[in-house]
Amino acid sequence: MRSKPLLKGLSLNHSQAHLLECDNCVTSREYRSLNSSSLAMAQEGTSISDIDKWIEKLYTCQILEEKEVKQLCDKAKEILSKESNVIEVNSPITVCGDLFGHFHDLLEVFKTGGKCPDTNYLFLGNYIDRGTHSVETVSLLIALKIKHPDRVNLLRGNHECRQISKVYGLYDECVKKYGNGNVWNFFMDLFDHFPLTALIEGRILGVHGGLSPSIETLDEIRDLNRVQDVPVEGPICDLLWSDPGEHEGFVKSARGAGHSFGADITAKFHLKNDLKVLTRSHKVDVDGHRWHHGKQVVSINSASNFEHDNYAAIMQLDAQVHKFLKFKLSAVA
Ligand SMILES: [Mn+2]
Repeated sequence: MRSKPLLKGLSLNHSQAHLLECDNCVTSREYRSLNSSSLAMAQEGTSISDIDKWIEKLYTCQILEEKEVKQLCDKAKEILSKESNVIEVNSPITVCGDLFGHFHDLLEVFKTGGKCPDTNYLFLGNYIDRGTHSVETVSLLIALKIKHPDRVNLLRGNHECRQISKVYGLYDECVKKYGNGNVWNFFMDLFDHFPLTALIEGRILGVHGGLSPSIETLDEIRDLNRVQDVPVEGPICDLLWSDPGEHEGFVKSARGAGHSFGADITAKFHLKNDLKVLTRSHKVDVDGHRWHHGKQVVSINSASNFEHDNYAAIMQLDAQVHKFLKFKLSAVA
């Protein structure tokens, strides 16, 4: 098991970390509106008395009723729409990659990484599609976000949009399990509010895909209007679709959306924004994680047996160390 300092040189104590967070509040329009009283009022707005019962049910891989999913999505929208495009999170935190509707891998994540809310989690998107339990997987994560908004952080992946999830699994699964597309629509409206990136202790940036030729600074990400379906090009598309490449500069991605970015681009972005590492998913590796660009970028996937009997991995980050934990379910769930 590898352990190596990721946040070396960063020695924030709790009060400094708090100050850092407050400084960033001032520079972020969205974050400024998130004060304790407005959040409390929002939570009072539509309190969900059944949330504990729903979470218990969802942990057993059962679906909620259609009207309950509507309530769940409305409530989550209240919370997520107040989050910045760059959510600020502290360590210790456990980072998870693509789940692709593998509900039993999500349970394995909690078994391996620690129960929610005992462990602080950052999920890098792609909760849905391909696997057979997209509804259960994303419903549980949304319910946990409502119950523990400060302990569960959910970013948007490239599958959390209409064009992709209509074709790659979620839409058909909703129709199969609910008899119509209503639940798919509730999820789509909610996904438009998911934040795009997360900044861990000011030094590690979490994103689903990667970098963009349209973005040089974190403030440029903060200024994006993210409440829309994932565009087919431009900065939001790139954040959700791009990949690290073995070339210099940016080239158009072979995926048909986003860009491939070279190690020189990563180094420049990290220097300009005082970052150490970009942590992303969007790529399956047989070991569950892979470093790129001389350990400036790390890809993590958390769905096992997805391609070539691959392992799933999660990354535990603490102030001075990172550790990868990997697992593989004995049979495809
Ligand atoms: Mn992806």
